[in-house]
Amino acid sequence: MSHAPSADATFTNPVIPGFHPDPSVCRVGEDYYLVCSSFEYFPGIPVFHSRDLVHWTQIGNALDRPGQLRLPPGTRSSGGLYAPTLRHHDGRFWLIVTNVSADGNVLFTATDPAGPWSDPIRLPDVHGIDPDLAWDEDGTCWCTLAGVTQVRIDPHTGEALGPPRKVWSGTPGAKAPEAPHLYRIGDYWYLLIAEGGTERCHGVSIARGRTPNGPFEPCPANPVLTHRGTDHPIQNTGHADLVQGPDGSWWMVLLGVRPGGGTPAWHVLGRETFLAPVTWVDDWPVVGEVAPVMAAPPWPLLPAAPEPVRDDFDLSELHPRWISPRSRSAEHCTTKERAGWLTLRARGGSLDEPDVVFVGRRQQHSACRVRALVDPAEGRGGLAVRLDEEHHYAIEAGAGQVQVVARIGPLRTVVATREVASGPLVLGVDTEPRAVDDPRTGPDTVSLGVQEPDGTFTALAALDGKYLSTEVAGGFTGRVIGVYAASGALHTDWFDYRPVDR
Ligand code: 6LW
Repeated sequence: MSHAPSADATFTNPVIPGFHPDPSVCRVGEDYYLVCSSFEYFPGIPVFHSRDLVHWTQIGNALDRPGQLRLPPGTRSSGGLYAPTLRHHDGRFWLIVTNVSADGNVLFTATDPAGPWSDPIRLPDVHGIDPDLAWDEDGTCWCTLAGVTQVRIDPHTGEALGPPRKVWSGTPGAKAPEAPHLYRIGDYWYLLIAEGGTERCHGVSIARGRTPNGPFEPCPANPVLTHRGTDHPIQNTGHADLVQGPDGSWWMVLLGVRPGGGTPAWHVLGRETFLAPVTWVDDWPVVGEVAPVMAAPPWPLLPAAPEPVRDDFDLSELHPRWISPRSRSAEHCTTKERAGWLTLRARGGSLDEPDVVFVGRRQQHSACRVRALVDPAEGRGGLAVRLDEEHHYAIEAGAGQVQVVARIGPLRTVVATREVASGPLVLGVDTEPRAVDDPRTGPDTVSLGVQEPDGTFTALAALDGKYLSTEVAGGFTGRVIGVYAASGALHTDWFDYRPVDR
């Protein structure tokens, strides 16, 4: 479907909302591709396409076969896949990423970023997270990692062709120099990094040198981007990548968070992908403001087709937005058993266990309305808002009852119970940001309930969303909302996710 260019004067940040951190972007002709970290979820590494840098459509997940992505049963939440780099070189796409739970650094190639991606090429002698790939004019491939260290590699075999060398330590005193990306721009090689940690002190710094392996001279204006110590609505800005717009102007994709509530403020959607303009002064980048509403770039914006509210599971393959912790096999998750329904078969574990059978999508809007028509006739299961095994709220159906269950840290409580008629029923979750009237006010309210036969929604519990925030749960991910089977089978006919305009 084609869409007329819009003459919008503004665009909205984040450009990819919800748990989409550590963006890495590359341009090939008129097309842009972007990937993000995915941690313990399978399939891994969401891949997005855009023509205007503003509107992005998910075209797949790079690691969508179990042979490409090993997430062993012991994989902890916020383990798995960290910080990919996506590049195009020599007619191919190259993706390098760290699997902190199994294989370390692994590399994949594809001719089409929508897939299929190759089997993994392991880099057993390349240690560290946040690997970057850059090719010198003579074809030498440099892999630069958090720290900041660098090693020459053969990207075809994964072999390290020399010892790792420290090339920069970032700003003296700043913690966690990481997320390096190395580029040849004009007369210099630029080494872009994040530093300060991925929390409120996060920032972006840069150094430059005449060769890809340094020596590197830090930018006198470092950090070139940070929101630390400000009351800006977008916080934790860092982990960036540079790209040129269709007109040759420069842009930065980066991660940031949108905390809400009182103090210390809690973010619930994970780290999201933002876009900011970059200009150059004295051969150093100057990053423009990263704001919720941004001046539109000078090229036509091409809005993507609106996302459908409903997924009715009528196709044999799930849309790439659907993700599951650790694994998803046809034995436990299929649309082929009952036509037009998604069937989940429990492996034995509840939402509190790492082997839960859960299929969800990222919560991408602070206010949203989720409904799912489920049939619990063959077991127990329901609709859940998941941060990890120890932080989730659920409305669970089975044996003629629904229960709202809250798991916060080591505590698990049944908050509400209601008898229901047997047969399929609609479960619902509403999230609603809160007005702050107390320093302790949480970021939002998460209501869980059932839809009555007349279509009205009855919330059985309204819970403080702060307990499903990164500041409480810890880790690197964000909320994922989906259906799960706790025992036996749960069938889901459709799943609606609707952003609520506020
Ligand atoms: C990632 C590091 C970071 O490896 O957080 O924000 C880590 N930056 O670069 C996990 O996403």
